[in-house]
Amino acid sequence: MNNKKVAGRMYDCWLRYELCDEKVLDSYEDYFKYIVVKSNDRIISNAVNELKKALSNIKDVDIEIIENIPKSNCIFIGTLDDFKAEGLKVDLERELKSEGFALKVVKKDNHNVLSIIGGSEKGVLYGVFHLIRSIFGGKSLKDALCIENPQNDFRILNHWDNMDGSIERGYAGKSIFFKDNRIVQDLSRIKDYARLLASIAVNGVVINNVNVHQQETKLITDEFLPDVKRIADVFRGYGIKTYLSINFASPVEIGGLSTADPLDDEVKNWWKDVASKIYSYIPDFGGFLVKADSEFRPGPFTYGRNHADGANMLAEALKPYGGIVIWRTFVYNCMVDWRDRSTDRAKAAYDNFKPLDGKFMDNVVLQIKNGPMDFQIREPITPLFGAMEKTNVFMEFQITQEYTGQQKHLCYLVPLWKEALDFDTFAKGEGSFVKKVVNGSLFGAKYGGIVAVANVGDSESWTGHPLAQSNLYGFGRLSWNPDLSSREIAEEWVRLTFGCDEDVLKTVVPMLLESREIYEEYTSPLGIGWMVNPGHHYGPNVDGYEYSHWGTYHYADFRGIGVDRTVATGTGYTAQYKEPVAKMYENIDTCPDELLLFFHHVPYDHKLKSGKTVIQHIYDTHFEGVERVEKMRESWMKLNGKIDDEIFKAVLERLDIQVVDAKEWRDVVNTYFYRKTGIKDEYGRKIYE
Ligand code: GCV
Repeated sequence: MNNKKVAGRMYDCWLRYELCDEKVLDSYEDYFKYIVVKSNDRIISNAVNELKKALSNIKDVDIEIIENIPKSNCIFIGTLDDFKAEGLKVDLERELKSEGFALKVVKKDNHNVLSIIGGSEKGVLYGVFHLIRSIFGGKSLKDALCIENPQNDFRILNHWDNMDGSIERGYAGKSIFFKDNRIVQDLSRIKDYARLLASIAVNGVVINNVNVHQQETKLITDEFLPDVKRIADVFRGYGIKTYLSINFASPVEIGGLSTADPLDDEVKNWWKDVASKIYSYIPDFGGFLVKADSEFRPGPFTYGRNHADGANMLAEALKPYGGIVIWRTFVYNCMVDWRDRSTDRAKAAYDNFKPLDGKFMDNVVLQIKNGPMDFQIREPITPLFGAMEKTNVFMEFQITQEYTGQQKHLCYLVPLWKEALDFDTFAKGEGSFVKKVVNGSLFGAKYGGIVAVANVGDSESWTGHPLAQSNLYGFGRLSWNPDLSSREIAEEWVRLTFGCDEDVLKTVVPMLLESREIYEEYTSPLGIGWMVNPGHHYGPNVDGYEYSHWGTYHYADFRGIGVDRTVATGTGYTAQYKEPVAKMYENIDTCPDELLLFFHHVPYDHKLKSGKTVIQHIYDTHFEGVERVEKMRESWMKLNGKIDDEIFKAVLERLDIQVVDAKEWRDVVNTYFYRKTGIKDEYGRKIYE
């Protein structure tokens, strides 16, 4: 199905444009005759077309696009400058950021002008999508009126797509960008993707995998830049900048140089030439994303240089054009001897990057994964967020469900992301939330933002599991405004995707909201993580990573389980947090239950704050997790006939898999711990001998 446009509801996602509540029209209808637009800017034209497309789905609405304000009510679409040029008055200069927008009703003569005013063309685009979201999500005009600015300037998606069309950790088909080692010819699907992303205000896309292999290394050459440019041209029309992941060893691999040493003049000049070439094709190119010295990828360590040397060399090349270097902090020793108890992978990012704080150029941003390990269903927030006071940082989330059910299991990730963003680092006293670190406000950083690894492919629903669309939607909405609640986002998404049927809302929203907790219950307990099959990361395997070189252990024996990361007796990781957080994790009595095994090694009869022993908690959550999946399936069955059949079936198919696989997880994990401990389940439920 690669790159073919597929009609249908799954494909349309939340842009179905089916009116969910007729009554809501009463407050808007007066304006649905004319759209006034002065500008012929491409982004604004795309916005206007989108609004026209949406409104044309409403019965009896026939809207005309005109250039001048008529003698009747109308919709006006434009930037603040366009607006003022019409002699319309509104006091927004100080309130509106460049990508922000206002939706206001303004008087002109005796008429009302419903005005979408953007701080820039992108702001206009986001304002139009806000109006569409309001109309089709069942909000009255009064409730839709607003002034909004993004809380994060950068809202970027990373794609782990390879040029052969495969996607690393992709669970929704093949790449929409690449096929057979080339960039796809037909860009219509990419255009629809751009529309989806613009509707949730995503403003950057990295099109290729951070693991840059031989073919992708050439994306920065004349061979492929004309094609990258074609993609960038499409995205630009929707306010999205294009970025590329680069191979740090490119000067050697494709440049004919004998070194990629970042302090070597020839290397520096080579990258400067590359930058100049890229910008000659793509004048608004976003910049480079770099995975260096991580999981066998090349980097500055080879030359005895550090990450600041590497990042700054690239930053210097991009600086004249306004590009940025996004340098990942996912750097750790992946060749650990499991016998060695002194190395703690969780400490690696902080140990590598904290000493470099203040040494990066101002167009370098460090991209930090939310947890110190790797996108587990439960991890603490990485302490690095509280530590980089003089460096730009982005948050990196993972939408693609590598460790969270691989888009076979339902796992709405917004609650997990919110926990991360709402975490208090105490870096500048109470209230030093991660969301303030990543938007740049806490430490006064130049750039801030939220990035996520996308979950899309060429499957008809884009995301494989149709309900996983909520995660893509949620990422966009949350990175625009981290103060939205998980419920608000879920409700919005359900209304736009399925309509306003109360039964659907009352079924799907709770399913989404409890899905993360349920997945956690039947997989790995109390923050320990990693009990999966190595390599592909699906299915239970308690010792799967126990004797590996990846630094991912639980240390379960017949007496107890967990990693002692305390300063007193363990790896000392807790010291990377600021007080009082460090003390909270260090002390077993104040460490939250859900992270107990991440920070402490405890006997199986250790009593949790819940009053249960660790072993009983493991049994209970694994039984309960499966029961809750079965209940989710039952709830879904009640929607038969109430939602689009194709979606109903596609979800049901996956819920069936989830029921079977959750049982496997339950039985393997429970049996493992029963055999290790010999301790029986208090309730005598079936555990295999
Ligand atoms: C793109 C994990 C994943 C890898 C991924 C890596 C990363 O290790 O399993 O597939 O590589 O994270 O984030 O770089």
